[in-house]
Amino acid sequence: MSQQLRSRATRAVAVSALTLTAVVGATCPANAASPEDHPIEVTFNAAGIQAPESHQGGLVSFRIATDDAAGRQLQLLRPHAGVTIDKVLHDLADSFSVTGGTAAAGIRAVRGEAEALGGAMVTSAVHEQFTEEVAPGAVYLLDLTAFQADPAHPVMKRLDLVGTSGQSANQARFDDGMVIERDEAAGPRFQTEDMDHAHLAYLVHNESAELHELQLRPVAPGTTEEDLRIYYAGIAAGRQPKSPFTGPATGLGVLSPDHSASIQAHGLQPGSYALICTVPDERLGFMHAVLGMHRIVTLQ
Ligand SMILES: [Cu+2]
Repeated sequence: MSQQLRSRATRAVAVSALTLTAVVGATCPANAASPEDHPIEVTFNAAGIQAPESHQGGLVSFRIATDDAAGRQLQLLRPHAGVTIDKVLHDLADSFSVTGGTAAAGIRAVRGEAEALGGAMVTSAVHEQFTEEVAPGAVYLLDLTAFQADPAHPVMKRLDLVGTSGQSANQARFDDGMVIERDEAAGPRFQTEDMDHAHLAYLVHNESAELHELQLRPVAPGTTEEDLRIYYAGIAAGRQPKSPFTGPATGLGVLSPDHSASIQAHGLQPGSYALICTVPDERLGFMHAVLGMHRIVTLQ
């Protein structure tokens, strides 16, 4: 594993130790509580989204759940100042186009118009909790599954983050490993460190110039990177190759460049999984997985 990742891990440990000292020494017990203990509860299904209308900003934790056995995806978006959510949704709809140029232009526009603050892919068996710093202001919770099926009728809820807890990312629980979304000469890639247990928390950081998600899809034991490469080459060629996936995706939604979130799955079974990103590339409009953004991990 790279020196760069090692030094990040070492720094994270050092910062956590310092923060622990600060929290123990603090006089206000309310601030000492981890935001993971008081998450913003979001449930959603074909009938809509249930979520609070407001919550404290700063270091916030979201717990996302559904009773939809087929799985659903929720995305958090915050338009930049002067951009309407309708404009962002219009361009997001373009990003799902089967025409490469339209998809590429759509996703480029979305990256420039809004902050993508993650979200979650969940099933009736697996819910996800993710934690990140979000400054006060409005955030939109979008049912991305419903949106892909019918972009003309977005299912969405606005959440107002009011004030700030004063907590920083260093006060989140310790992460057990990391996933870095990064640009390499050959294309966008996942780099993992210590991602080996289904139930632990992982820090996901997007250090690439584009938007990325982290889908975790189960594959049959023995599935190789080469199997995935052949599968996605078939997709890119317009064929319908046999899917290597044995179940629906779970994982973390789309993050903007230079953003991080800590994610923990609940109910995920041990086994072999493919990390994949289906966000379209900004030049060609192919999903990043087609460009090689896939990685097999085995979780205990
Ligand atoms: Cu990607």
